[in-house]
Amino acid sequence: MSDGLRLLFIANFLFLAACSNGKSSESVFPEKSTDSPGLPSSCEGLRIEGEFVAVWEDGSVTRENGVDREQMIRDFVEPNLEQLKRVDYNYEIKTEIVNSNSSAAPNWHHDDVNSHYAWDNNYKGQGVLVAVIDSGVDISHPDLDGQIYTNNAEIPNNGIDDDRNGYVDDYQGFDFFNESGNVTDPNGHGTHVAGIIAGLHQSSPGNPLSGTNGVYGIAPGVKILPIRFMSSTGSGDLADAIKAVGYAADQGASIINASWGASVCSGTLYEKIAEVESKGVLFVAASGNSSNNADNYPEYPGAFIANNILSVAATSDIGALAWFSNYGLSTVDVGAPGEDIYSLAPNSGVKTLSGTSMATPLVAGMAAILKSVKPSASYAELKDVIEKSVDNSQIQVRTRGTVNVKSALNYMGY
Ligand SMILES: [Ca+2]
Ligand SMILES: [Ca+2]
Repeated sequence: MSDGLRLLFIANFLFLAACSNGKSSESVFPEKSTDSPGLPSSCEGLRIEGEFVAVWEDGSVTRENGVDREQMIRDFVEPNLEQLKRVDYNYEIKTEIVNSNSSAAPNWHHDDVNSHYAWDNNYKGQGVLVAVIDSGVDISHPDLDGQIYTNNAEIPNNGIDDDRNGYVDDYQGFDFFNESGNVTDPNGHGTHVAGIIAGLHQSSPGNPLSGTNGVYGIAPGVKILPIRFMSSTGSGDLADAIKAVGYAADQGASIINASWGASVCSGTLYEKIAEVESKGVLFVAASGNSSNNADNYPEYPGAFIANNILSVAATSDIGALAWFSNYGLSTVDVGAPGEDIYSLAPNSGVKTLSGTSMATPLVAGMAAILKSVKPSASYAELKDVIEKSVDNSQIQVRTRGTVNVKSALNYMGY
């Protein structure tokens, strides 16, 4: 080590030591969330008036009412400084979905990413838990029969937190929007996402189309952990999103699907996602549907730069970037089919939808397939394989490519 480097190293060390000892209201609730490492400098978003998010040292997350930052620091942060980890503004978050014209063939996306290769070899994501943090999931859909994670330590609908994990009746997921064990999906977005990942392949009585017109989940061997935090209109908030990410990791999900976002550059959300990195969680996130270069007009969490985030752009059936999709050579990692995607709808239905919301679960399901063939694979290996095995489609994302299941499996030697 040269003297210059050593000095820098010592200086850094002293700086870090000083920071960790001196917790202040400014460090707990910085004026700009950008004070977290890894966040870009342009961070603005839709704040929810009068609402704040508190992340406590014990890991709990609460929503707090207040007038403004000044008042919150005086009346809330200062008196609770020792117990508080971070305080942030609360923000609105929305699903990443657009209207669809449905001109593509049903299941074109599976031909595009070569899902058939995985299915033919019985690589279906067996034994992998994928959290769908969304608007809920219609877990009674016949094409999701047996596809939903069950918490056997919890007795459903008895009003008691039987396994004492802090969540009452979280038998098959949890609804943070209503604080309930019922994850029903009045919006439909989360059910569509779950179907893209885990929809059963055989035709069922509830699926009016069958055979070649049926819905096929990319990884029908996985279990879905449904976590609701969005309303019937597909909007939720930062506070519940943070809780949902923590819950997913605590329940053992190795992959989180986040088909949502906003121009909310929140240090608290960033830190929660970074925290679940230590639990080995791969966080697959939508890049957004604003037709923007996300490097300049980022939407989060997709545009966060973090080791365990895989940000997904949407492509169309002609192999190009979808007209609505965000892109970006540094903030968006890969492309995946996301236009005219055929999947499940609540009440035994089926539906075609478009969005980076639809591209994201295809990649999450693909990651689950890779995890099932090699359970010891870390999130970093999954991400690396997916990125290095893309088809070069020259789209404006970091890898310049679109995901391919067969190439990824081949890359791993399967
Ligand atoms: Ca419980
Ligand atoms: Ca119970």
